[in-house]
Amino acid sequence: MASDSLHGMITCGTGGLYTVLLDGGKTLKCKARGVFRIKNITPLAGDTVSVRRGERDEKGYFIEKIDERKTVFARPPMANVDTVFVTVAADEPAPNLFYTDKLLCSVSDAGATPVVIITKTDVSPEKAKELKKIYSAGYTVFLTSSSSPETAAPILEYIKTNTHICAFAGASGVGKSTLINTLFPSLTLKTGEISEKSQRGKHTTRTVTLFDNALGGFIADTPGFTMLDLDDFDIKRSDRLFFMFPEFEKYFGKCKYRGCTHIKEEGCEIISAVERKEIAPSRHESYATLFLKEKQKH
Ligand SMILES: Nc1nc2c(ncn2[C@@H]2O[C@H](COP(=O)(O)OP(=O)(O)OP(=O)(O)O)[C@@H](O)[C@H]2O)c(=O)[nH]1
Ligand SMILES: [Mg+2]
Ligand SMILES: [Zn+2]
Repeated sequence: MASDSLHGMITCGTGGLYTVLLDGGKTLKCKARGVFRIKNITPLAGDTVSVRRGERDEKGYFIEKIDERKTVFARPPMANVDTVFVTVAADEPAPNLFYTDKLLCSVSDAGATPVVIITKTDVSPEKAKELKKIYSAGYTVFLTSSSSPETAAPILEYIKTNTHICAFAGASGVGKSTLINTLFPSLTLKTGEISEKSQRGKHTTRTVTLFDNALGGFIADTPGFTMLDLDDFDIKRSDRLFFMFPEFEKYFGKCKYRGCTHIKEEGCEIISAVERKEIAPSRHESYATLFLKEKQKH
């Protein structure tokens, strides 16, 4: 007689062995059924799955079904991450706005919500303020500094009320690990460092591990997320790119010419909005750079 099917979430997967946290709280090590390989589907950390004990001479448990994914990131490979905190330092390292904008675009491209965190406000309150101005037009923005731990409280509250699986992305040295340790003291040393060290220099697929954040959700430890695979980022259509800049949306359809690409056309409402200081010039520049890069490819 076939055993009952169990349900849970993959918290980690390496070498074809997956750790599944069952809905009841227990964890199981599972293999994936061969059918996934045939269909070229790889179970991912964050996937919710049905699991069943092997039959007859099969040892252990097997993942039999993967539920429909809400979001998918290719690299680092993970599913159902709903929120990515795109972290940028006010200074040290100096913010790279193009890189930040591209990261924000790729998060929305994956179907997740990008949220901006500006760290190291103590290093340069002025630059922090400038960044806040640029990004609050289109995103939820938090400011924080490790020298004032209370600045992490609103982020914690946001995580508690708005996220199930969240991840942190941003350039190296902006303070992601520092912030994660402040937010989730119980995770100290578990995130970032360990996996980063063990994977340094290797070109293997990066392993994503989900940790219980003690707030009813999970945080994805994504060693590779400092860099997201930006080259993979492929904007198939220019109007999709437009909607990856949320503060552009209210000007949609208002340009003089239909089919306006918002690069340098006469009567372009986006360009006017930049001139009126409603959209930051850096955001429009990032849009134009990404747009032209995509155009070159096709
Ligand atoms: N002054 C100041 N320094 C900070 C702040 N947050 C982090 N730092 C320092 O910045 C350095 C880098 O911080 P990390 O938390 O390791 O940065 P990270 O983003 O995890 O870096 P990677 O792991 O390389 O991606 C450390 O020396 C921290 O002590 C802050 O708010 N203010
Ligand atoms: Mg780190
Ligand atoms: Zn336009």
